[in-house]
Amino acid sequence: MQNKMTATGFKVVFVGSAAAALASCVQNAPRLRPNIVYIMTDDHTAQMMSCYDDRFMQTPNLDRIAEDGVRFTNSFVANSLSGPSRACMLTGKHSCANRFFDNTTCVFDSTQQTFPKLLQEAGYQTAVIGKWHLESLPTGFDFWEIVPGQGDYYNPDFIQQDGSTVRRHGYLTNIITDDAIDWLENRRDKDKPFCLLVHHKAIHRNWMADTCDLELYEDRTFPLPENFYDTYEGRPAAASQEMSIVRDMDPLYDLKMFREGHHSDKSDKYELFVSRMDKEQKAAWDAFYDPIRDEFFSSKLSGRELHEWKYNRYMRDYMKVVKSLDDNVGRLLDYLDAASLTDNTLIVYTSDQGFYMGEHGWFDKRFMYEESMHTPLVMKLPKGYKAKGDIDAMVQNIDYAPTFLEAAGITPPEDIQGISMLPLLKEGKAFKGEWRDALYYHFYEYPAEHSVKRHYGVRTDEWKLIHFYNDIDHWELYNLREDPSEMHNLYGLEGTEEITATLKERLLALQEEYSDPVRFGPSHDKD
Ligand code: SGN
Ligand code: CA
Repeated sequence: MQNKMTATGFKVVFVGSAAAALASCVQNAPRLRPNIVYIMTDDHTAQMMSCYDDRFMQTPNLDRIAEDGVRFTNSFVANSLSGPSRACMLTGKHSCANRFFDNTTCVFDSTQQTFPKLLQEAGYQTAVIGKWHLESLPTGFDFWEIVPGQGDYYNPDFIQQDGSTVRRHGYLTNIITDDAIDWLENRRDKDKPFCLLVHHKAIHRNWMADTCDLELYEDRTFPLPENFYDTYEGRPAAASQEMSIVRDMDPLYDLKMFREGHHSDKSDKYELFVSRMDKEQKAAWDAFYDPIRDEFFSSKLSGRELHEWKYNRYMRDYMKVVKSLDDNVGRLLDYLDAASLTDNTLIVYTSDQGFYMGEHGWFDKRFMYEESMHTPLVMKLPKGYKAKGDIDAMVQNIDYAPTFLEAAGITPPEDIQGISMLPLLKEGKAFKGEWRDALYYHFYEYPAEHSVKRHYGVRTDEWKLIHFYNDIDHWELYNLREDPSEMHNLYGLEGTEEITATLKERLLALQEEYSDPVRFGPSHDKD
């Protein structure tokens, strides 16, 4: 690791002597290299993980990782969407450098450098199981099996290494966990350190719970979030999205209020999902949803009552899927304990991005606003690492690759843009080096589903500056301490000139640092 200075002189990375000391330490270290178990879910937001926020549900197994290890309080993604987020994580580079900009037009260049490839070259056994979502097939893994595209919750297909596709019986979160444990127990070379990526589809839309969890949380009701009826004043890009619970959430597809003869844009998709179920699964599904459907159709709710009903069904369905995920993470943690692997394994839990649980009236993600740019990140550390409790440094998913490499004793290649978190983990509170003071973000998938306009921006501890561009040219400025819900766009207001100028300079420096060709232009073609 090295100090990097941008053209404008801003200090981006400065870990100084701590890094040098650590590097020599790593070189002289005994060759007991830690294993890595990286668990990533899809769309799991920190509001729904009790060690971050216990207003809604308990996640005891995920919390266990944080309680025994560390909880990052300022963990963010670089582009809040599945494929791009995965590409950032694998390469340690922003979308502009790994060239996977969006889910809809990109194919991941699988010949490029990734951290699993570098680990594999250094003698690690590598595996990935679950959602991949990068269009090309995985490279750099001794073992892989992935679900096609978004995957199916029930009786899912898996693409296997020999190119064949097999259909498995059961609920996807359980199957991914079974296969992860099976690889650990029976398939890997036990003489080598390993890196296993467990990539769940849960908790992705349309939030289909396992049959054993359907009844959960039905006695709970939740008041609408304070800004549920946000009017998006001063925020035209926020106003033009299509991810509103009131307007865009489909009762039929999202909330399972399907009836023969009733159609919606997504009813075919819903029918396809349900048609995968076997008789028993379908019977349990209908036994649960039929009475809710009957009541829904007979009550003919409207206005605020309908909005509250939709929000509550959304919350409950989402929570059921999280519960199954939490149980399965518990199973994996128990296996690692029983196999005496915990002590020498770095266990990581995160999500490919955050999600809106009704804040601003929304579901989905994409925006640079906090709920979707933020992502949960907890880690249980190998023996000898000193960190414990909360780590408040601003980290981003491009930091995972260099962290894993450095943990394995490999110096991260120069072209990796993320910063290794290893000093934070190894030294804990004793870490006195400086850390980055700003994060860069860039979202590209527009025009596309949910209609979130292209934007990029910079986030510091206190401020966020966003520029929406392409078919709009609009800036937003937020003071995150005074307005954590980002309701008041301060851009252009008297008294903000200085901070705006500083942040614009910071933004330009980051775009230069990461070689992102955007220069505040009103339109930008990602190619
Ligand atoms: C699907 C969903 C969207 C979601 C994207 C991206 N629609 O297209 O709601 O935003 O995935 O999600 S659905 O009709 O298929 O449910 S991502 O997490 O994979 O990026
Ligand atoms: Ca996702």
